[in-house]
Amino acid sequence: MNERTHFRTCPLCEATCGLAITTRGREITGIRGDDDDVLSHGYICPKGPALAALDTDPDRLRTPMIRRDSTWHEVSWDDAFAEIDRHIPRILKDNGRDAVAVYMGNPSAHNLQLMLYPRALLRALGTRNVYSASTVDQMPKQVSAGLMFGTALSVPVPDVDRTDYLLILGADPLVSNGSLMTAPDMKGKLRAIRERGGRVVLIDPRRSRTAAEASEHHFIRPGTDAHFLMGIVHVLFAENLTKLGRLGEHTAGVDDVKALARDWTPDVAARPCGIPADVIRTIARDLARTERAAVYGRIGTCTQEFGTLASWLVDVVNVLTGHLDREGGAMFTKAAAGAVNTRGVPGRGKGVKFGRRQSRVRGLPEVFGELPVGCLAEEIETPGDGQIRALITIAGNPALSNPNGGRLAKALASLEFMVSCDIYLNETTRHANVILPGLSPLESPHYDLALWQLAVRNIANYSPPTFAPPADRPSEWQTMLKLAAIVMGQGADADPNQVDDFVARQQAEEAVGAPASPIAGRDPDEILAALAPRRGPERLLDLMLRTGPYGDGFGAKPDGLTLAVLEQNPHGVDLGALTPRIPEVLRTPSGKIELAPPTITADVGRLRETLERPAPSMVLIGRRDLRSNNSWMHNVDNLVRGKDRCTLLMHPTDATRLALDDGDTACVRSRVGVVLVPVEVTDAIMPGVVSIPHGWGHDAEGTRMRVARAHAGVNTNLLADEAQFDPLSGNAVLNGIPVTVERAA
Ligand SMILES: Nc1nc2c(c(=O)[nH]1)N[C@H]1C(S)=C(S)[C@@H](COP(=O)(O)OP(=O)(O)OC[C@H]3O[C@@H](n4cnc5c(=O)[nH]c(N)nc54)[C@H](O)[C@@H]3O)O[C@H]1N2
Ligand SMILES: Nc1nc2c(c(=O)[nH]1)N[C@H]1C(S)=C(S)[C@@H](COP(=O)(O)OP(=O)(O)OC[C@H]3O[C@@H](n4cnc5c(=O)[nH]c(N)nc54)[C@H](O)[C@@H]3O)O[C@H]1N2
Ligand code: SF4
Ligand SMILES: [Mo]
Repeated sequence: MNERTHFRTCPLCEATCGLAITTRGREITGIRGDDDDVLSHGYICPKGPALAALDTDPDRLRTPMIRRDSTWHEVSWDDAFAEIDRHIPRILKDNGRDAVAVYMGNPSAHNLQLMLYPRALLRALGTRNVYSASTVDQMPKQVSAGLMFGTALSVPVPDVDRTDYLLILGADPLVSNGSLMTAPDMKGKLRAIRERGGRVVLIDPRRSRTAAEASEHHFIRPGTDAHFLMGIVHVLFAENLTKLGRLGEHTAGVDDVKALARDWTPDVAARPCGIPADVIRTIARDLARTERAAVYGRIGTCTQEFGTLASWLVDVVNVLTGHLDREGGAMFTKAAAGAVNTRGVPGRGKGVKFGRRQSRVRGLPEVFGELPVGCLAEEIETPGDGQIRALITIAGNPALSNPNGGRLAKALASLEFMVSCDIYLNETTRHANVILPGLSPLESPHYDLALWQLAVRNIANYSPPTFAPPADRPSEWQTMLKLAAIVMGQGADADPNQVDDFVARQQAEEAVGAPASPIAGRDPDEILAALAPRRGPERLLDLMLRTGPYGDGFGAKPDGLTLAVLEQNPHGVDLGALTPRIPEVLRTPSGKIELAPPTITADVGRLRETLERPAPSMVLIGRRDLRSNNSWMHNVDNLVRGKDRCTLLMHPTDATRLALDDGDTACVRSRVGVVLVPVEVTDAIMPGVVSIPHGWGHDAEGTRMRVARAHAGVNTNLLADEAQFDPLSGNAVLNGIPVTVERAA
């Protein structure tokens, strides 16, 4: 059999690297970087080639499963859907729509089908109980971006290829490969900044891998980035360093910000954050005086007590120093498909609104249509109207990824019915009654709808399935539509293709009905005919591309982008470097950048109250490892082999005080839980701070991940406290958790 080479985008992380996959029949003979990929130019990390092992992993589920008591039975797809049809409609009928909850996990943001089709299921369900990994992740940034610029994904990304000064807070892109910033090969990019005479400044309670590529690194006390950034804002005003330039006429609220920052002199800001006042001053001055500079914050600035304030202040500094929307600064991607900030009337919009409803038990506000995952357990446990009795998980492992994993696991076990759409029998899906397996990523088409809205270049790239999807198994878009049909009472025999035709028609009608759309006023039948014979995700993607900012507008711009064009360009299409987009990108009601949105500034008082608060004597933070991917690539031997990576990092002075040595077992305790974990003594972490990576703890009963079980580690989210959250976004606090540490008995 001949060897063939397929080019496709790696779906595992936000870097979206191009892979060159060689195959012989159904066998993978090699995976390397695609040198001609328009974005990654050959760069990959060790996880890309591990897709081969994921594809062949015998533990990866290929058949639906039904659990009877504690025994799993492989069943046909028909039987699996029939079982769901016996329970979900009944639960809805007896208890109302909110009785069925949905949890969407991280891989759904990397998966074309799961980006496009769960919407149909959610609409059919009409439940208020929608949860996702966003509230253990980037929700604070979406809230601040939404309020400042008008849409949730109008998140400025640092123009790393052209900047000369990059201030990074709470991100470790050399390990994570970047997040809310699609930029493969950050090591090369950071090095290039320094080689052209620029500076990279890193703010992190841990001297991370990224620190090795930075010009300088400063320890910060966890959770205090908002103080540090307020200090910078104060200096910018006090020393007349603000220069908005062309942004001036497009920005509202500058004086409000000035007034808010008045108290945060560098000396005042230095106390809580632990970064000396003169360093704060120098960074403010360097940022202001460097022509091309950008501030970038990620997980460490989001999953903390002041997540929204810190996320907001990152862009406040970008605006005040005149670096927003400028080459080498923090810029807006103009995505080829799917971006809300390329739809509607340019420069003005409805903006965003939160808190249209509250969670039932604790009264936490809804944000972008979802409730904080920290509420999930209590919404399952607490009786009354609207109690969650059934749960559908889609590509998520909340048992390991959400706060207070102990309580959540008990809650999951108490559900009346649970369906998991997943590829493993793991810590979460073991609680399900039915598991519906997705296909191998290599059997699915791919287009990174979400992540190319945040890329450091404008690109578009479609990957057809490397291997034909197996004929006897539905793709996940079909599974989603089947579930939608069951929820709508159409029964287990409903034809997902019919639902798909309905979905496509709806979207075509929406597109011709939108006044600012390039196909406004045209006949939806004509549009649907032009999309034929495509169906499923490819049909919807083609529609989005063709009505997008580079699209052919179904004939209006004959040279424009279509899915067919992408099919002819297997390494992707480069749509150019980022270009200034203000005011066109804005979708705020005022048509301006809202530098001081009242929702956000109302929270500054809470920050002020912590100015003199004594720091807890020990706090816990997380970290990532290059060969991990949250909780779910741990069943690949190549990635988990070697030294134990689930350890407690501890500074030597703390270790001495607590009489702990390298390799000893520590007992770490928080308000909600306790774990036993091996100690790794290192001066790469601040005194008073310890770190455990998340996504481990694979020793639960009843899972089927043999490799992961042999490298179990501990679940650090047994320690994360669901009572701690960022009030504006509902995001969980996963960094800066007060803990006590002692030698294990
Ligand atoms: N303490 C702490 N906790 C954290 C974090 C932290 O930094 N510290 N980080 C948080 C962040 S940023 C995130 S994004 C979350 C992630 O939280 P989750 O999304 O809940 O968890 P993952 O570990 O990504 O699990 C993904 C699940 O999807 C399944 N899966 C993989 N591919 C597919 C597919 O193609 N189809 C289907 N149906 N299923 C698939 C996997 O088997 C796995 O069960 O964790 C969060 N939790
Ligand atoms: N290899 C690998 N890559 C991944 C993932 C993975 O699990 N493994 N997960 C993917 C996902 S879902 C995401 S969201 C991204 C996340 O991407 P990143 O945000 O780059 O994630 P981390 O590597 O966790 O880096 C967060 C850093 O914040 C620091 N930190 C903790 N608390 C604070 C604080 O209060 N202030 C400051 N300034 N810093 C703090 C931590 O020490 C850590 O170095 O990574 C993605 N890429
Ligand atoms: S960096 Fe991310 S996208 Fe690139 S190969 Fe690794 S896992 Fe895949
Ligand atoms: Mo994430």
